[in-house]
Amino acid sequence: MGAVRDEKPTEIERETTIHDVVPVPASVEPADGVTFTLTDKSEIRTTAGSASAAAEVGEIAEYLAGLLRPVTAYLLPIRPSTTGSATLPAEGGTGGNIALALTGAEKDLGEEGYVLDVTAGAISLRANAGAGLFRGVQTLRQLLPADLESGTVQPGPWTVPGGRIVDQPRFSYRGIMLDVARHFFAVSDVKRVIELAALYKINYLHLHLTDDQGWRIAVDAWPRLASFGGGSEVGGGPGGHYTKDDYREIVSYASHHFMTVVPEVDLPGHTNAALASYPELNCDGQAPARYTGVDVGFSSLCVEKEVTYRFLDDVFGELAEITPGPYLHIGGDEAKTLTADDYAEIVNRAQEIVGTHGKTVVGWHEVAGAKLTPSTVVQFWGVTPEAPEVLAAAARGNRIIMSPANRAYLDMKYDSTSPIGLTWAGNISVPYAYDWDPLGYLTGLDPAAVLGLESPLWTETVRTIDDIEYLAFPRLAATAELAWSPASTRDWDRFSGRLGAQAPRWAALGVNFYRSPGVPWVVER
Ligand code: IFG
Repeated sequence: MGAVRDEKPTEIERETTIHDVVPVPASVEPADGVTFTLTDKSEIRTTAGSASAAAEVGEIAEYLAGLLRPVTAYLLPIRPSTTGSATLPAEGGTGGNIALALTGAEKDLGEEGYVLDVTAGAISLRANAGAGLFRGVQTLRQLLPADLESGTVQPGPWTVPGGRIVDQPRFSYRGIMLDVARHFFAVSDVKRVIELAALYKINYLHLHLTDDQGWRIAVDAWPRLASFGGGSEVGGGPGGHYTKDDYREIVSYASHHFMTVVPEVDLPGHTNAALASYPELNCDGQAPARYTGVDVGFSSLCVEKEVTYRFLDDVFGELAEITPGPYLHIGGDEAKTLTADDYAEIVNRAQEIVGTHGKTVVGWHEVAGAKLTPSTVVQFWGVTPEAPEVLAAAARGNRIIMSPANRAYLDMKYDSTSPIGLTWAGNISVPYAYDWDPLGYLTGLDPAAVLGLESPLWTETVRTIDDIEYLAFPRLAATAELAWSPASTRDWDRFSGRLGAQAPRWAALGVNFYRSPGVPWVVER
């Protein structure tokens, strides 16, 4: 059971500082008394070592300008620097310029690391790749006044506390999963999730596209999957589905936020929507009715029919074509009607099929009961520290994504006051969502096997974007910090202070967050 804190939400009046960034950066050196102020003369200067880098840094500059221009009403021209030198044109400047550079950053910062220098006269942000610049812009975003997020012209002043931040992620896989099958969510809702998750340096969006209650992605070779199988959802609503162009729009929006989409077609269980759409997919040739309840484990594809594997080949082939990311998720959870042998057979063949389409498999940890392809990633969703099958997979070289349901499942209630959410894995308070370590959760798991962590948001009880935001914030910020920041920074008191400083930002963004008790929520003067 999560630690339930019943004290009233606390509020605190204070200025936010360089120490309020979430996830906490690896290194923060404040320059006391130094403040940068953006002015209407400020420019965004870009430096790149090559033409392709110039395009990438230009895209980030446009993104940053898009954040700043609407609320400052400053022109903020973007000036590509032709020198290409490591010395940034903004440095030493006094006009309040911001320099973005894909040159001069230490190589050991990797693709997502960055160095942010803020002096009285200039801001310089440098990285080795666009992803690093983008992550650095999220940090800069949090160092600017929360009014930045209001979307309308604000008086300012647009100050940034002086100092140096050198930062890079602890884990390379930092994900959120959105279940769009139990309840369908429009492209605009998915984009909102992407935008909010990007603020906390999340870099993977796992979309749970198919389940018993709905099939959400068009497949040309099997059109009834979406047209019929997409027409239901929990509670009997109309459901819906993404056309391939809708999916391409989501993928493109995610990639502009340096986020990779991981699509999931859950098998062999959680397949009632597909079985209801095509009688031939059922062992007895009879299509069940569409399902709008919340039971799990009752459905399965037909292991002994060859049509099943033609179906999977068509589905994964078409999905791979529109998925630039490396992963296809095959689900694998709760196939309660199958024998272990039948389960292993269909999972083995599904792995082979995904491999023929050039993608790497991710599966819920039950897939460890099959013969795993070495590259297959096992996603742990248990609630106990003992998982011998996961340790065995890790020992064979399979990588692990940590999603323990009693720590990372965003669809669990916070506490008894939560109007939505499930409780099967226990209530998850904000402190409980934060106070664990992805490497220490499973007894005996080799730390080198852990790719990262992901927060699943299942939507049996979740119908609107407001519901999503209520369950995800603040707990996604907690998981995002566990995924990005050094283990040495884990300290609830310090984190809860940083978390409290997000409140003015979430208010300006209109985020429907839960003012969890035990967090000193900042009220700005
Ligand atoms: N377990 C099921 C999900 C969903 C979840 C709700 C997994 C991998 C419970 N499988 O989590 O489909 O019903 O919390």
